[in-house]
Amino acid sequence: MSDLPRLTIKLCAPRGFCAGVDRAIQIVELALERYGPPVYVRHEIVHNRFVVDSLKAKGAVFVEELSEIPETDAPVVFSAHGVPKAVPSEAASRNMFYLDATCPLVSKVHKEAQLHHKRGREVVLIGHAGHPEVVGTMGQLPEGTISLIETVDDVARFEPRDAGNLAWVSQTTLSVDDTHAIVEALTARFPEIVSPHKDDICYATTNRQEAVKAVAPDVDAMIVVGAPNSSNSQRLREVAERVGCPVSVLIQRASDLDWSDFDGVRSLGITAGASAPETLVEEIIAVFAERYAVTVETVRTAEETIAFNVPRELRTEAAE
Ligand code: 10G
Ligand code: SF4
Repeated sequence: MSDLPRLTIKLCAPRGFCAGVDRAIQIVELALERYGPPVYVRHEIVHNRFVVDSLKAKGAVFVEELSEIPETDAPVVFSAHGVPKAVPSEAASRNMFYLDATCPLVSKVHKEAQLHHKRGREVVLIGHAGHPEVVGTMGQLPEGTISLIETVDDVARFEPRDAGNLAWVSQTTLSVDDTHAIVEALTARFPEIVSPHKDDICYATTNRQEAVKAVAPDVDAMIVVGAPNSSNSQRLREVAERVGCPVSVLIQRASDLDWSDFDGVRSLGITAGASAPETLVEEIIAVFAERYAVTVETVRTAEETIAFNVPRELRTEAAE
């Protein structure tokens, strides 16, 4: 019989990699295999240092802007978060060979925004200022044409050019609850505003938040594995806090654990953001197992089967 204190770990499912992240990482890996290093990547391919470092070790070179890349025949990959239109234009004008790892669900939002603009509607984007996905979506239309709304208060302050001819789109990784409150405020103030069929928050964001809602109220502490610049991971930590979990922390890996957060804890929930590899979750369970007699349970709230194809240039003949 172990002398260690007992700890029940509840693992949220779904957690971790989404289809867009999986595809984006595959694009860099396949480009490295097919064309050899270097493969340039504009922005972190996904917001995770562990992923970025392992691709760097295979020969990927990360930059923030195309201007940092010398004249080259090497491929240039755009990150999963999407890019403003000016980026592929610059790449084309420099004859760069580029591969777009923008998640197809982000590209869908880009197309919605373009369609609204073409139909003469003023576009409102619900999202977080400065996030690369927001920069990319705003950059689909001429400068100054999309208005960014971050909060319910922003809705009250918003002065549209034509209140009767509005449409909204959103970032894909937002809080489902906050976004619903913003949409309610928008539709109350502008009843004719055109909405997406459902909303633009993606299936992965929605499912990961639901799983946290199922686990976090029943545990003494919740760990979200993810990076501080990962919007969807930040939202998972917030969801756990809001449903009343006494301790809710976002950490990148086991070495970031502050053990004083877990004094007296008997049950622990663990999830991972859409850009966090499962190996980091396993690493955290392993260090808890050194200090506690651990029982691991999975709490599944949805099944995910969605997968996206890589761009044609990278497909093998067999996959075509
Ligand atoms: O959650 P954000 O958007 O910060 O990105 P991430 O890299 O942490 O996770 C994957 C999500 C995207 C690529 C944005 S659609
Ligand atoms: Fe695509 Fe959603 Fe993943 Fe973003 S979080 S890459 S939109 S599946």
